[in-house]
Amino acid sequence: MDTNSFTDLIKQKCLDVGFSKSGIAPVQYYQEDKIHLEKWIDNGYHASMNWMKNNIEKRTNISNYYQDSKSVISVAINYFTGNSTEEYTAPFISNYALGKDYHIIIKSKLKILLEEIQKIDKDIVGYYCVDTSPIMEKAWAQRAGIGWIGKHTNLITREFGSWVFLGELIINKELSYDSPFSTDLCGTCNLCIDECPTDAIVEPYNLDSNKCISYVTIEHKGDFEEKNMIDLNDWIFGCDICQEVCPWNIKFSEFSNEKDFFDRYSLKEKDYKFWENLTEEEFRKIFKNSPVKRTKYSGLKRNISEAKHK
Ligand code: B12
Ligand code: SF4
Ligand code: SF4
Repeated sequence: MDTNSFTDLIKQKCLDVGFSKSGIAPVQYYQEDKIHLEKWIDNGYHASMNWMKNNIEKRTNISNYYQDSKSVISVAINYFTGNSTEEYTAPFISNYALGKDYHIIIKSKLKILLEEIQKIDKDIVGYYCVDTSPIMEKAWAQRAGIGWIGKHTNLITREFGSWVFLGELIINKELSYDSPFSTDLCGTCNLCIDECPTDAIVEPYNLDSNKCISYVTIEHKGDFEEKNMIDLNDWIFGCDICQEVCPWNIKFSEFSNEKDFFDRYSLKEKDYKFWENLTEEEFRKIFKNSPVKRTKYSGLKRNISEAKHK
């Protein structure tokens, strides 16, 4: 099969397994990734996420992660299930964490995709990545033509706004490549920066995790220290404000086709009383296979007691 036909077939398979969009970029070294990441870390914007600085050489050069890599098949999947702050009362859980863990969903789709590709060319070796692999997923999605990185630092698509998770299949074969998404469609808008309640977007395209509610409620481990004492604005896990105010989301978001992303336990409807009384057993049941497991019971309880808007 020629390269163009093979590439078309891969893209069709991406849709068949349930991804909303895909694009393909050639493996190359991009110096700007390293410059941006090192600057971000030098500024301390990674907060306590030391895993972000432990493997900079891999994270900023995909060939150091997978030596024989030739192509990055970048995929996006729409996970929008409704805005939290508009439709419900506090406290809030991010839209991304209401259903089944996206790592599980995307990995299983990428596994099927790789198997399908290997049926056509058995010599293909592929690595699939979702979130935890040391690669800069937003930059690769932009290079694969999926969308642009907005001022809030999330990747935005024309079709679904920024409510997309990203994933990649990195393979050892050259394909036909998409053009990078080179237009920045944020224009003069600054809404995400203006509306972020903790001023975490310190300049366009640059986020200080120390100030970000998402970081503090998900990634910070242990009790809050003085420096973590930001107003959580009623968020008990994650934060969606910079995305909810974005005109691209207001205009283009549509409900996900993936039923597993939806709110299985009507979590959006629960009030503070429910969360304050949550037992460890209930936590284990409700958040089995959920991203919320990451905070553990103690972390969620900590967030609940800190979240009430002061
Ligand atoms: C660390 C991390 C976080 C950290 C830091 C976020 C950040 N902005 O870096 C915290 C815990 C705060 C976080 C929060 C969230 N995250 Co997160 N996170 C990651 C992770 C693991 C790495 C991101 C990274 O490399 N950051 C370091 C910075 C330097 O890299 P970067 O932002 O990609 O930088 C590029 C550009 O922004 C640009 N750039 C950087 N600095 C500058 C400066 C200037 C001046 C310019 C012009 C450009 C520029 O250059 C870089 C590329 O060359 C990725 C998964 C992955 N492996 O990529 C998920 C990921 C980014 N997270 C994701 C999600 C869903 C979220 C949340 C929305 C969850 C939530 N609702 O609570 C929030 C969003 C908060 C926000 N406004 O960004 C998704 C985003 C999907 C999308 N559409 O973009 C990802 C891709 C996971 C996935 N597989 O889907 N996250
Ligand atoms: S996720 Fe929330 S706290 Fe973090 S930058 Fe966006 S609006 Fe600000
Ligand atoms: S709110 Fe405005 S500036 Fe922020 S990402 Fe969306 S379009 Fe860009």
